[in-house]
Amino acid sequence: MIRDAEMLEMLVSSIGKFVDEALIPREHEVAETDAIPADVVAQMRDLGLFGLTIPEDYGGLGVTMEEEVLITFELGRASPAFRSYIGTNNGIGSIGILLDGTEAQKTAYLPKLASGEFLSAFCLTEPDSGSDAASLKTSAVRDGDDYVINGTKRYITNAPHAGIFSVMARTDPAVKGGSGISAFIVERGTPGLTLGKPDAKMGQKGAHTSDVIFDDVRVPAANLIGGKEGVGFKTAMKVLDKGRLHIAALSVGASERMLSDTLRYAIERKQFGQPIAEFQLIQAMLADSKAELYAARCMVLDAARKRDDGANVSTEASCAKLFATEMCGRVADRCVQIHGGAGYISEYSIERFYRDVRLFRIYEGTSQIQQIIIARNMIREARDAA
Ligand code: COS
Repeated sequence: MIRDAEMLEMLVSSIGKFVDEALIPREHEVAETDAIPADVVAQMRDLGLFGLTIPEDYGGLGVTMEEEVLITFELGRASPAFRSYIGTNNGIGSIGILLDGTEAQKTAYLPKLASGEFLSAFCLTEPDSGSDAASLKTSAVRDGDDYVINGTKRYITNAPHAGIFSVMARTDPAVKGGSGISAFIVERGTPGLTLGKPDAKMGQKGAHTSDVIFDDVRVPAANLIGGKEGVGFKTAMKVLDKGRLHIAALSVGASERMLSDTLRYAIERKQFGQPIAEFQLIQAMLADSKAELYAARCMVLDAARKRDDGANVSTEASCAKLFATEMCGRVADRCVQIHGGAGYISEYSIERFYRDVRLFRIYEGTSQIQQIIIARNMIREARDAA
């Protein structure tokens, strides 16, 4: 749903300009220094990028899902590390509070996330629970007006920068599955909360993940998201439905970038006396990439519109994430191939993108988890209809 086409056009084009003029020229520096420069963070704040999806009542821009994916197509054209820095405040770090939080929780935290005063992080994954998220072991035990949290969360995006953590923990040890899990907001600086050292990753330099360790961390009961025990896993799943659509849109943006850089290269690069773009084997790779990219873009927009209409888009979000991230991987691979030896050299952005986009097929649910969700939903719907 697009609320005001003219306003959106202005927003998308100003973000597109920011991507071209402020982000893409700084990519190499981000990769070298493994940090987003402070002046870029300040510009992101000024543009309102930390609060894109947070409703206007809480200080954000309140974009719809369709608007969000159109903006993400633009942001995706720059190194994924930039998007990652604002990604948790607009997505997995805030959406649980927005969807299921109490009014007091929304008022206390969303305006600070929208302004970029601090970042947020989503703590689901653990050393022994990745794809099998419902088996998580981190515990939260009620003690008077508090809960006491113990456990370790792993690969937590933006943990080193986060002011608050949305933490999924088991409040009912007798229940092994999702219904024993609750969600909490934990503030940085709470005694007993420490971070592991930043993970050394394959790519996405400038985006940071680490362990988050809870050692008798005492959290007020008022920080139980929604004030209700046992629904934290469902909150996490709803957060991921939206997050997966966002990652699909990001994959479209990154693919657009890789393909346009590669097309330019293929037109300029000459072999056998002519631009390599004239060779049909190169053209096949360009054309397949273009067609798949167009398909992914259409899927993402369709799923986003359905979500704006109030539909349950669990299946569509997983279809979009599965297809768009796998497409992005194929496009990255073909683009390296078209670059030939240059594609393996870090001077060209494709070498970095090839490593950066590999994560898209893994985080917020692997491709295999998306397949399982899609098939399970199909089977459930068929049984319900019978
Ligand atoms: N929206 C709302 N509720 C949902 C839901 C969704 N999208 N998906 C599942 N639920 C509910 C189910 O309805 C079920 O509720 P009931 O107990 O009332 O029936 C409950 O949650 C448990 O669901 P399910 O039985 O499907 O749980 P499973 O343990 O089988 O796990 C998968 C489901 C595999 C889909 C889940 O663990 C998952 O998404 N894993 C990947 C985790 C992931 O993406 N990690 C990335 C790290 S975060 S960046």
